[in-house]
Amino acid sequence: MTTEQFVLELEKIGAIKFGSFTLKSGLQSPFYFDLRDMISYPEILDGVAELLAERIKDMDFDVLTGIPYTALPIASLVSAKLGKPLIYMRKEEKAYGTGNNVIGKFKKGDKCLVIDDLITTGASKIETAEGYEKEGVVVEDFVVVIDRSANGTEELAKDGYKLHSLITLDEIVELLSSKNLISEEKVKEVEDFTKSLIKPKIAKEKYINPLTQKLMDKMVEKQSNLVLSLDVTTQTEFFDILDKCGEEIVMLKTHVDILDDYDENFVPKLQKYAKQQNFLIFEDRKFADIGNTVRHQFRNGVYKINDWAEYITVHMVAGELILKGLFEGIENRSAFVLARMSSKGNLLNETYTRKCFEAAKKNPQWVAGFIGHGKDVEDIKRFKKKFPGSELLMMPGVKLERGSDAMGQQYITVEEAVGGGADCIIVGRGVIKATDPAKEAKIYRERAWQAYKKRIKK
Ligand code: 5BU
Repeated sequence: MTTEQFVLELEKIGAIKFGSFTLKSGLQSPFYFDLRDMISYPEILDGVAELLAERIKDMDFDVLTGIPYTALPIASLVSAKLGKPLIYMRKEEKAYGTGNNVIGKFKKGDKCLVIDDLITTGASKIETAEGYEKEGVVVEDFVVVIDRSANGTEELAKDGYKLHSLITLDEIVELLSSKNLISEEKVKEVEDFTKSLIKPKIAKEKYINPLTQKLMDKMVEKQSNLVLSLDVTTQTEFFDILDKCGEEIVMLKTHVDILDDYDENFVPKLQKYAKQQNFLIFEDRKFADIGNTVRHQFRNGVYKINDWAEYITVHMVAGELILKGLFEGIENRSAFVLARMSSKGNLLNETYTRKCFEAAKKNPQWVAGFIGHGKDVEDIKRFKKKFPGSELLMMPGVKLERGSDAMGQQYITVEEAVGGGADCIIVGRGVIKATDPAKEAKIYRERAWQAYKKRIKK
């Protein structure tokens, strides 16, 4: 089967349609491609597999994959034709950090060629590549049956991937028009539509959140990127440890609601320490409800967190308007959005993380940074590369040695965290449970600051 014959077959079985279609994004498109039903036509499926095999046979790869569902049966045929092993990624992605997302045999460092049916913007391809990279599989090339994108090649190239396609939208339009299968007006409509999809390039965000700046300034002033998580349950213990460690830290993280003896003296005393020892205050409240509720949780109630914590943590699970609920009408308060968590089996997956970035991009005035974690330096680097602006990466789950606790917390080392991209490390038990918290805080501070200086020098 030639590419031309293949396209004509697709048109015959209704996999290529011209008309007016509403896309997932709400846009009206003058054409629609849907290759899912190709599996009901074995000759067509075999034909396209043959064309793809021919196209990729001289490329350099160890394994190949198809993105489920549509491209997986195609890829398995190609795999058989070329004698190259197949792997695939579960569609229902396992939660971050749990592993075993790839089915099939592969070695770390194997190069995987990724087959897909279509490319529209390239976003999901990049997500797929990142999924594989997290499992130690290297992705460099994508081969799609139809390139229907306006600038997919450029989009993938930005992240270092190469796009190959069997056939492009333009070629399909040209072929069908030469066979009088579509009208001249339609051809024009398609052209106009694809042109309208190319977004003007926006200059890189210059905006820097004032509280991002404030924290960065404080880090430099204090020569520390250590955030102490003072997770104790009595005020005596709290201020006792603070006496010993306050000078070492850039910021203090509280869970005010775990204090058994919280009273009206707590906040004024904390503020006095913050002033004397020159640190910022961050309440790790992890707001997650609807806008109206979090507004009250932040501003009212016993703790009146807004009165004393400049930084708070926020989950994006309820949607980005939570930020409006929290911060609208008040100044000098900002969130660290939980883009990834350190706990084993947590449910924040890549898509969720990306949504957190999108929310932050839209609300830069309210987001100072992200809370995140990673399994190693490379993983953290990949994660941080996607930050939309100049947000800081705050990282809990850090100790001097790797490890875990009995309730799901996972620790990487100070050097891994900071080397990968953490701007601040958040340390709780590593310091507060040490026999000598003062000495331990010094060690964490020195190691984290060394690693930070080393990273930014590069
Ligand atoms: P640890 O004692 O160093 O394990 O304490 C870590 C702190 O950071 C603790 O207060 C957690 O509530 C907090 N934390 C975390 O460990 N992991 C996360 O993903 C987030 C917060 Br978000």
